Amino acid sequence: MPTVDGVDEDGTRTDEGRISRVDRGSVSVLLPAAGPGEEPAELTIATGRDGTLPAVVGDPLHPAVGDRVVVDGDRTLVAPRTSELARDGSDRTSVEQVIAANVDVVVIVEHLEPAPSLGRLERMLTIAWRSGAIPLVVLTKADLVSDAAHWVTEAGAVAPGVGVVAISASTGAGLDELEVHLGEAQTLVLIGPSGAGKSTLVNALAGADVMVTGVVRGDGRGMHTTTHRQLVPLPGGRLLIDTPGLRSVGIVATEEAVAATFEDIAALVELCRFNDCAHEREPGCAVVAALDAGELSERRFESWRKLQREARRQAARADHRIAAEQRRQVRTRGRDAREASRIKSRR
Ligand SMILES: Nc1nc2c(ncn2[C@@H]2O[C@H](COP(=O)(O)OP(=O)(O)OP(=O)(O)O)[C@@H](O)[C@H]2O)c(=O)[nH]1
Ligand SMILES: [Mg+2]
Ligand SMILES: [Zn+2]
Repeated sequence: MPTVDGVDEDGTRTDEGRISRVDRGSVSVLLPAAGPGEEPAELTIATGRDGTLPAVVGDPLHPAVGDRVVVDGDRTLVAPRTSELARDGSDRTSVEQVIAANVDVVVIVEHLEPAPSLGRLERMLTIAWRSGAIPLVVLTKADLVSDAAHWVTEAGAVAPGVGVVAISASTGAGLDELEVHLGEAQTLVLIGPSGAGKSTLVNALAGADVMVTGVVRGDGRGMHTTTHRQLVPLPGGRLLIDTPGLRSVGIVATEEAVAATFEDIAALVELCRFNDCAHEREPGCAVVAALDAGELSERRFESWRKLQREARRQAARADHRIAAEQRRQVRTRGRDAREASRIKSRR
């Protein structure tokens, strides 16, 4: 079996790459440059009829941008993921949709003009915390506003423990600070609403026009909105995944991810007198006390409640799917057993 470090057990060389784009029927794989001064190579590999690729371990899976693959002769195997940024599939029956795999930092991009949406930030933070990667908030178009510092504070308050940077791709302001926040991170994904300036930021970081960016039309919508997820190599070896704007963030959440996003409220809950406090009218409720004292905004409280409900609903839905699968297996096993005894009795 090929190993992910690029050498087969029998000593033959295999190539390790990253999936840079997923299309119907095929994926593109970016292979690192063979040596200094050489260009990275890009391969196109066909997926199975069901859109899957075989995995190094376990069942075949639906490849996502950022997946690590081992190209071994005519076989391409997907390596286990270290992180997975996912959102809820658009239709109710579909399972979660993986936006990007194996990322170190989820860059949450939100425009300063028009004014940022704190609620959207909270939703994006929740899917980021759930991914296993570290979130970072980038507020764009700082050149268009005079109150960028105010919004950095506001965003910081809804993103406890998360870095917040205001930038302008037009003037280059904030890009050095962004670099500091990125630290050692090797793979980044940009998420955020359409027109926030994700592709413009990719180009600024790449130092070249690698992505086509939006020309804002009269109706305020971009003409060149990004339509597919794309992994782009940056000078210096980092990899950046650009994504189409999220119209709504159907969250894939766990209660842990919601608690990480609302760390301030989670800390208050610990102080409530009763373990099963509903934070309504119970005596000794620290959450209500913070609301009354104006230390916690009604908006954030409602947002927390809503995301918690969504996370619970989702957990129940997942349980439902597991239960349905178990029932199906029991039925199949019962049928197999009946079939086996019929065969036996016929003998
Ligand atoms: N003034 C100013 N305009 C910016 C900045 N960043 C992006 N823009 C403009 O905002 C518009 C949208 O930028 P894009 O980079 O295409 O936005 P996007 O987030 O990639 O949008 P989607 O691909 O639709 O998700 C373009 O017209 C950019 O020129 C900035 O820092 N300052
Ligand atoms: Mg774009
Ligand atoms: Zn309480």
